[in-house]
Amino acid sequence: ILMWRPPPKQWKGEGTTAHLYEILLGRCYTYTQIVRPELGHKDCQKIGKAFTKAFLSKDPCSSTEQDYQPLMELTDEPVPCDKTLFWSKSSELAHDYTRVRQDMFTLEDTLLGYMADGLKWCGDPGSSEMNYHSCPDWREDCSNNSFSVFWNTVSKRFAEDACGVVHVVLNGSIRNTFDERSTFGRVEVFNLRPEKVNRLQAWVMHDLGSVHSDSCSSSSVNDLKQILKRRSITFSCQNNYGPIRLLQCV
Ligand code: 2NF
Repeated sequence: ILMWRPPPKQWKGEGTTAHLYEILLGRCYTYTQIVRPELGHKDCQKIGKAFTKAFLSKDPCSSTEQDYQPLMELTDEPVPCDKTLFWSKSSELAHDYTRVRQDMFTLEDTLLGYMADGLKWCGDPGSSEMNYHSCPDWREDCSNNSFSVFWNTVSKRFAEDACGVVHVVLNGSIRNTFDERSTFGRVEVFNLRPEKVNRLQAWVMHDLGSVHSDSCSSSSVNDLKQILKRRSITFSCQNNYGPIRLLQCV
């Protein structure tokens, strides 16, 4: 007998990336075997299963950090002190920079960030399948969706693990150079550990040919400075940091 099932709910966001599981597995093997073989053995089969288990058969609007804990425990990968690079509204430039500076790491240069970057996923409580039709949009449907909660959780750990001088690439060509609602502004800044982070170094980059030249003294960057001051973390800021500026020219 075929049981009638309600159709999967129609959300406002894009559905799960086609072949999500295979992509996650492939990226896990690529990262552990080719990108960073020095990391030692990681069980990609187990990691892939823990990833999908975190959200399958669950309400995609009630995702929690706990859902992702088993996955987090399988993918522990601290970054060396002084080598963490955060970014906000500057994804491409930050990643161009770590491609040149192979000793520095954005979240997407660590295993979990590498596996998940650019993908979309969600499940459905009435089914053990992924929902390939639609997933909750974080602005229009719900903020605690499986996708956003994942990024909040991994971003939080990435910031908690950071030590020494930590860096951030910010976009000086938009009004909210520092955006308090972004992952960097909401999650990462508040999860830096003052007892092991000596300083946050911001690099505020302007688009080539843009007229603005001093965003370090803008009010949004000053907000960031004040938040860090309250958290006893030293802040320094440089406009158009040379080594990144060069990358904007190619
Ligand atoms: O997709 C990623 N690789 C990703 C997503 C979210 C956060 C990476 N992160 C980590 C990185 F490590 C960076 O240090 O956080 C930092 C960047 O996040 P941000 O929010 O500060 O920077 P944006 O340029 O504003 O956003 C990055 C992407 O995430 C989306 C946003 O639309 C953009 O595509 N995003 C931001 N917040 C949410 C949210 N709550 C979100 N998507 C879903 N839910």
